[in-house]
Amino acid sequence: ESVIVATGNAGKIREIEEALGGLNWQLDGLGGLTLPEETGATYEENAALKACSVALATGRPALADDSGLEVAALNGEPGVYSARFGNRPSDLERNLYLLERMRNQPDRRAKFVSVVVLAYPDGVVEEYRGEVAGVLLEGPRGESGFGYDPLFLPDGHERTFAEMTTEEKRALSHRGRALEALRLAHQSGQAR
Ligand code: ITT
Repeated sequence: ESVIVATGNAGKIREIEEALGGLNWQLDGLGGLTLPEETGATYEENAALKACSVALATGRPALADDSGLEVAALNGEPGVYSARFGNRPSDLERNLYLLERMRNQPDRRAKFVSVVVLAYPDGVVEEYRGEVAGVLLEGPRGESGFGYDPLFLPDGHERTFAEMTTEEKRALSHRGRALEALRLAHQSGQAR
């Protein structure tokens, strides 16, 4: 079974390849394909937009992740807009912006959400969701992972996602949970 991994985010690609390694699927990249604009209001809509457009364009099953960080004190921001928070162009600048928005804020609660969609060229769609709760630190810790990982301490743990190995992060994370559900649904057979 060959599946296109429909993301331009290198951190996601690494995590998806590790999580689905046991399935014996051949995971291919986007090649030159570009993803559609994320015009949806929800992770589900955006993940389906990405996966379906790639499945249609390639005639192959395609897997997309749409994810984000929801901060309680910011009323759930940045949420589906996490990749463009504050119009800042890089992970580093978005982290600095988030720290600034959270300055002197005692309520540090946040959660990550991931929705993974596997879409087939005939229009059939599977959807998996994962979440993880935690708190935001007042400064970055760790070099691994990507995005907001250096600021996020999952509940019940003492290291940020950026201080964990990809394996440790996968066992706890929003994306790890969504992908584990997909893996379990497919482990005994082919895609579908
Ligand atoms: P694709 O659409 O190409 O997959 P993207 O980075 O634009 O890549 P999203 O639209 O889903 O993906 O944006 C999600 C953003 O949320 C991502 O860029 C990070 O800033 C953040 N994020 C999601 N999962 C994360 C994780 O595991 N660790 C840290 N930050 C994460």
